[in-house]
Amino acid sequence: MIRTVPTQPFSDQKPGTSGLRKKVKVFQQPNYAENFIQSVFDVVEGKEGSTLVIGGDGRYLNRTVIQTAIRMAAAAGFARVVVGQGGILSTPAASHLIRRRGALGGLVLSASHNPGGPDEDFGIKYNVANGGPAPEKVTEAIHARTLSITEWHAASGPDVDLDTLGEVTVEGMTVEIVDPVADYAALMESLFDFDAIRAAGLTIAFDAMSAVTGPYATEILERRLGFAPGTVRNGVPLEDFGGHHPDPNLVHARDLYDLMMSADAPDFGAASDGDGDRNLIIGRGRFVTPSDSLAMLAANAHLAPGYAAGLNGIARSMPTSAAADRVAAALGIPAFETPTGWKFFGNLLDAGMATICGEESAGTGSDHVREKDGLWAVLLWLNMLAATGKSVDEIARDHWARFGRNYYARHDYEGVDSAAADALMAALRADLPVLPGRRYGPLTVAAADDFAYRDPTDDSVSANQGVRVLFDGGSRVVFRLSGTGTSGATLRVYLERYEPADGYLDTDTGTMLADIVAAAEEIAGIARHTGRTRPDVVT
Ligand code: VG1
Ligand code: CO
Repeated sequence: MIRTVPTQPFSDQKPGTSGLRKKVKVFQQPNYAENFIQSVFDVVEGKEGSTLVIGGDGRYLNRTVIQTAIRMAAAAGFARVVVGQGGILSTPAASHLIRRRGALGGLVLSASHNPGGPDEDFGIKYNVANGGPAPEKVTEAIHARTLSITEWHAASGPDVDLDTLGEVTVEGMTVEIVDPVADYAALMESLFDFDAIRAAGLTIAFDAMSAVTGPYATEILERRLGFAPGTVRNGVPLEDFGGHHPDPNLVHARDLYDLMMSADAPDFGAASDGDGDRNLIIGRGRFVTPSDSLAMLAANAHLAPGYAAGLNGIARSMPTSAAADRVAAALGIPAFETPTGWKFFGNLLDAGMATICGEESAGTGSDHVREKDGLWAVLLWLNMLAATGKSVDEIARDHWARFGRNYYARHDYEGVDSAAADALMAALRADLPVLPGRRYGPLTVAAADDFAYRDPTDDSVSANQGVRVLFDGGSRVVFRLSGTGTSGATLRVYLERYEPADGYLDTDTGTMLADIVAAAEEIAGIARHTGRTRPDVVT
């Protein structure tokens, strides 16, 4: 039986950088998740006879919302839903499954790097048929629908057993519970030289941060590649990620960092985030910034079988350092600069214009799926180490010696009063016309703007994507507000300084960026607007 339940709109269901993210308590309000899911189904065309993929990162509320989504999909007319066993699907695995099954789309239940548990965060994201996050025109239509919704529909009946592989039927719709790892692991094996990685005799540590990559990493790294048992740390997904932020950066993956800087360090260390789409790369004694990792992966990708034919182009989000652009120039291929968020890469990947994409927030990926992919980056690094016989440190030094180095850091000011953050950005935007030519210590502003992107495949324009202040000589500071937080505002300040190949290539990042940090404060008045004199997180 299909139930129709009257409801009223919620005013706060606008998807952000990556789906709708709210506190669990917000999602637990009656009708809240149902309204959003119904709005997705109301907007998406072609449901009759189609397949929908459903899975999440295993955080608190995951199973509850999956049961809701299954019942509502049955009422919406889908012929089949494919659900990861236990409700688990990493974001890249969900993307692959959508593509492999020719699904109409998928619901990815995750708040990614945000913490989980009854008092923390949950999220719902809709991905389209190419496997990627819904583009802005779709998320805008979904948001519009959430403001006018009057009812939702769902099959009634008992919960589906999410833990038993196989098929059951709900109101005529087939529910297929699948192994969440198998297809994804096979895809990885098709892209990388597993024999060479096995033969290289490397030692590695992988921190799954008690999040979704645990089962994937255990299967791929320990079972298929034969790394020692225990290589995967924190490998069991927990509903609250053990109380930690599953954010693979130098603050939240501190244990891994300390290990990699110690005398006991293995050759290679890596971590992933809540939903498995981010990666942190640390060699023995050498942290690689995500922006550098993108550039180094792009420069060496041809060493892996899946990329032996070369790359069509490289795309990066605007705040990501320009290191990848230099690789693109050397390879004679185009470089693209998009707004923050993976949804902007989808069209470039679909059009075959870009092969590798990346963001400074520890996301890298390629045209093998339409999401960023944490384990993919780990495996490409391992393939590079195996093929070259070099260490991470050697690869990094060789890279800088050839291309120069983009020193880089991101300063996050979290939980800032929203009005204060908005005022800071408004003042910055108002100052844009007068900034060029101004001097801040040794730096002179060459140009300043509010980044706008025109998608070359469909000419759609996304404006107001962050304030850029470019200095003479290739240094830069970028200011933008986060679109993934769930309380107050987070100000992100991205700092970059280019040092040419004959310059200081192995100096302390903080020292190299000090002038730009001082200029950023002077330009934006961070302390004056927010009362903060130092960032909460430096990555
Ligand atoms: C952040 C990152 C962005 C990333 C997004 C989703 O967004 O900056 O690069 O795509 O998170 O990543 P924001 O708006 O907070 O800066 V994930 O791994 O949380 O899905
Ligand atoms: Co993520």
